[in-house]
Amino acid sequence: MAFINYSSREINCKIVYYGPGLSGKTSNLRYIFKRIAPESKGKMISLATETERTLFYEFIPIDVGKIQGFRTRFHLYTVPGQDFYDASRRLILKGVDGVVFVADSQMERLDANLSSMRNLEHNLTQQGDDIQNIPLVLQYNKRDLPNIAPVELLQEQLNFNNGPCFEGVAVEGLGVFSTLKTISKLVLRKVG
Ligand SMILES: Nc1nc2c(ncn2[C@@H]2O[C@H](COP(=O)(O)OP(=O)(O)O)[C@@H](O)[C@H]2O)c(=O)[nH]1
Ligand SMILES: [Mg+2]
Repeated sequence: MAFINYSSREINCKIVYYGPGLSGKTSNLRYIFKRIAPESKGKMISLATETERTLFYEFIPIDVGKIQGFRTRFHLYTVPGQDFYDASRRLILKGVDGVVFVADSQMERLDANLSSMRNLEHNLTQQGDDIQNIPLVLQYNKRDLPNIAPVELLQEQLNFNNGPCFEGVAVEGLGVFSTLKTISKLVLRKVG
């Protein structure tokens, strides 16, 4: 749950970008980082493995100003998508306030999306959270590519809660801020 510090009057919220490998999680964060005013953001941190092709996670803190007198920050994280890194994903999910699930719209990634969504559900359950209750926004990314599944199919497979969803082309910034704004609102609604 969000970390609220009453003595320093700060609220810290953790938002995790989840999804299969190469779905566009890092692209979302890069775009956000590029577009946010320097005074509102901290450093973008990337923690790489020794092979350095695979990132454990990326992280950006964003200062969203004062909300009811509390300085409020969002901490955005990505997870590594490959099966192999489940321990890292579990670590990153600890204390999560909201999840953005970035799905890859390409037909050949339908299974990968589904298994990543199941993995998310499983890992949330393991830590005592519930995917039905946690703020969750879906982003159907890579809508610019030719071999993509219709949104209705993605909805049917992934959006079992009928939550908010957006189409995205993360490399061009399409859908990136609508996704972020929506998850932020959902998270703050829970906090306040
Ligand atoms: N065509 C297209 N490529 C994308 C899009 N989003 C990400 N990519 C590309 O997909 C690859 C993986 O993206 P990345 O953000 O690193 O995925 P991650 O593994 O989820 O962090 C990169 O080559 C990106 O440039 C998109 O919307 N359209
Ligand atoms: Mg990445």
